[in-house]
Amino acid sequence: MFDAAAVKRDFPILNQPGEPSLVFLDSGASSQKPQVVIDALVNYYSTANSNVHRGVYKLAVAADAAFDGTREQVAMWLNAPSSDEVIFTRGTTEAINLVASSWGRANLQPGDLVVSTLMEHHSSFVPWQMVAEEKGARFEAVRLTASGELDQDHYQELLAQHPKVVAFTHVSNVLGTINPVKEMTAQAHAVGAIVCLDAAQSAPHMAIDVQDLDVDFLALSGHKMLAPMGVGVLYGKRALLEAMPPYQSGGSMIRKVTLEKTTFANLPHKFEAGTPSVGDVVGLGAAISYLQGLGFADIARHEHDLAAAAIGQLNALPGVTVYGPGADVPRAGVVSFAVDGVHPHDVAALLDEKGVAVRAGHHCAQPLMRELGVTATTRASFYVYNTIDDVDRLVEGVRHAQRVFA
Ligand code: C6P
Repeated sequence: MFDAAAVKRDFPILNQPGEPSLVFLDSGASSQKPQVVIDALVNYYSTANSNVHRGVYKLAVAADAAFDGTREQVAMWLNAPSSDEVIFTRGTTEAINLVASSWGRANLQPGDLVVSTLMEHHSSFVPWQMVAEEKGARFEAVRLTASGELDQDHYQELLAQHPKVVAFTHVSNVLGTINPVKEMTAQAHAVGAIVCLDAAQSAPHMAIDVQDLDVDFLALSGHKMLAPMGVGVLYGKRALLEAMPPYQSGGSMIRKVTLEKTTFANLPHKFEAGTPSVGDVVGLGAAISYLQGLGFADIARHEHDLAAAAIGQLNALPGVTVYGPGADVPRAGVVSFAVDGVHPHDVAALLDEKGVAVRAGHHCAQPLMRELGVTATTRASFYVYNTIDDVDRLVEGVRHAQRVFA
């Protein structure tokens, strides 16, 4: 049994005094932080703070060990063949921009095809759309089925046109759909395309094995997985990363600089220009350890159970529409819905009156909103600290919103 009530006790922000108690259902936007992560930050800044890869004094050596040690930890967590293939970024957005700018500019030609999907977050859509436009490449998006899954027939049609790159999300941040990454990647590779996976909504919630998935690039954000804001990861296959030009230039990423020419450092430093967010990287390490302690398989099961309960109870309310796949298939703990006659922002505001924090809006997925025929949805997203009581509070709050607007 996954003891979410015990997990919740590890998160100071969720245990503040006052009524109504906080039910946090917006972890899809950014998760809360457990005491161990807060302590890791305090400990780092209290004992080891220094810039990295520059100093020889004791603090600098301690900061180097903490920073590079976390890189090893991330590589092991993702099952990356080497920590050289782990690049620290500010988050998913920066990681995908790095790939689209560096790989995209170097490899796309006029007439090439870039394949995206209609369920992408703008972070995985716009960078590829922009580089395609810049290089004169075509940009197409896989359509969705009525149940909010990728239309695999349309995907096959697009693959038959031999794209150079397929860029898509592992888990939809609006629908909770889990895409069949391994199969889609093998099919993309069979036609010669590389795959750039957005793991912002999957890495926090399920086990990830980059060698098993065989994706070429994978991007994730620390702040969605209990770590501080300001740190993310790009995993990339060594051969691709080595062939790519730098994304940003400046300190730390050079081998030699002269008036005539600059040569660049080896991986991963070639892609880490400037001072990184060392304390946040250390916090990411603490977050990964905490999540591994809970167990990713149990986390995924727990969130599926919460989503199933929420979907069941919301569907039972007259006038409520739930988007995305049902709970009879593997799906993530993201539940978007509409309440007839109540604007999503009003639903969110009325839920907030009851202490329930959800997100309302287009969720940075406007092409998807258009597909759904709406401008916004209300979204509850579950994580390790949510309990079945939280689902009840959500549903009670939705009924309250319905009564207010009756
Ligand atoms: N989605 C949400 O509420 P950053 O901002 O770089 O950490 O993550 C961007 C991002 C990329 N891909 C997906 C699938 C995402 O869900 C997100 C962030 C948040 O859904 C904030 S808009």
